[in-house]
Amino acid sequence: NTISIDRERQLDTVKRKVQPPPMYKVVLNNDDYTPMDFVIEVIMRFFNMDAEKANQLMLTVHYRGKAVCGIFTAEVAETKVMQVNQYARKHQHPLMCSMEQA
Ligand code: TYC
Repeated sequence: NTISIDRERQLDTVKRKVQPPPMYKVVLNNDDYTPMDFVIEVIMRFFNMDAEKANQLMLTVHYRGKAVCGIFTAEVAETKVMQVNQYARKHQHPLMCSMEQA
């Protein structure tokens, strides 16, 4: 309600600033076995990229070892990592997704 929102605003004013939440990079790691087409599909499915962006990112991982797929709050980053790793395991690929503080 309005009173509790006003109270929150008073507390924020006393603290002088509202801290932004910590952000996390969600990273895809290269491996020797996961098919390129599967990685592209994963990037499109979980990071909402079109085929061209997904292909570029997959190649960056392939040639450089890893790449950042996106930067998210902790809860969103954890969910992405879990969803990608579960999906890869379900399809019996060793693809690894992980997170790092941004
Ligand atoms: N290196 C894999 C291959 O040659 C392709 C690959 C790309 C695997 C990106 C994982 O995150 C990855 N089939």
